[in-house]
Amino acid sequence: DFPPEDSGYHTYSEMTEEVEAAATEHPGIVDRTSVGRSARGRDIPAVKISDNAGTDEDEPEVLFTCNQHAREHLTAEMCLHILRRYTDNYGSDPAITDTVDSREIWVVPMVNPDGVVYDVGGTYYRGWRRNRESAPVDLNRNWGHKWGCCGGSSGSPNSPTYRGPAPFSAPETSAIRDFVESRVVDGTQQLTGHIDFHTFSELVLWPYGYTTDDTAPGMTEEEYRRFASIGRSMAATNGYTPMQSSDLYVTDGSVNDWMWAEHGILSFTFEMYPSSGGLDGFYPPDEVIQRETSRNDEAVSILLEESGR
Ligand code: 0X9
Ligand code: CA
Ligand code: CA
Ligand code: CA
Ligand code: ZN
Repeated sequence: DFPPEDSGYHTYSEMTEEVEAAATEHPGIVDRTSVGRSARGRDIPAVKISDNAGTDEDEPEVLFTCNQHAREHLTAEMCLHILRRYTDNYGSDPAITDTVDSREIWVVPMVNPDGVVYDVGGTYYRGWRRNRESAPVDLNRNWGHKWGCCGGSSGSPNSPTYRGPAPFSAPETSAIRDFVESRVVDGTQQLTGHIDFHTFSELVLWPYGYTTDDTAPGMTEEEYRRFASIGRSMAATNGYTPMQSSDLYVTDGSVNDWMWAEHGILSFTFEMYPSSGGLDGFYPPDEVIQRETSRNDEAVSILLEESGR
């Protein structure tokens, strides 16, 4: 577990409790579900936030995912912050109320629970990134669009960016894939926007990651300009640096490429606080949680707004 001085971070079981508490306290607008199970059999909770949360209504749907990478603990706090913001302020804040009434917001606070539990399971933080299969997989190299194409992942099981033996070989990525596919209703993908939260470097990143070209199959100039424009407007609110993800470095099999290429979902990666650092950059003190999660409030609002266009 987290050391006492970092007890503001949520363990896997505390995250689950918080999700359940939100569902109990806000029964009309919160529906607690699950996307499936991790390699070690842990439930991967998901929450839906909307008016009439128990009913699939005809409203733009948006997905927030956190903690694909185990040691990026600030991201689970980001997803829990989104959950609290759109539930606790419902009915009192008109903008929040309007968003909840006109969207279906899905939140998956811990995509990689096995990795998280392992990372905080010893005397010291382990600096762990991947899942906990016997040959651990970097989940953000395991997605099925252009998997392993371009030198942006490793085929070696001992590499931190091991892509796994096949696309979606990891139970965690295949669970999210199945969830996203389940949102295709009458042939139309209901999800229109997505942010996958990571740490760290304070960046807003858009696809593609597998190529440094702006345009590629599935990405027209106009679509690229929309990504860049929304990415820049979000970055203007949180002070992050906006760029195409491959301008940072090339990755293949990362989540944004698949979400956009296969489902047309406006899918961004946020790299949260701090802006630079070493391994310690993954372990900021819990005192920063409130500041660094609310820092993204306006950006999250922008994505939810854009998801209706
Ligand atoms: O490498 C990753 O998966 C992400 N960075 S992290 O330090 N959190 O591991 C960045 C993914 C964004 N995609 C590209 N940079 N192409
Ligand atoms: Ca502290
Ligand atoms: Ca609704
Ligand atoms: Ca719907
Ligand atoms: Zn990451």
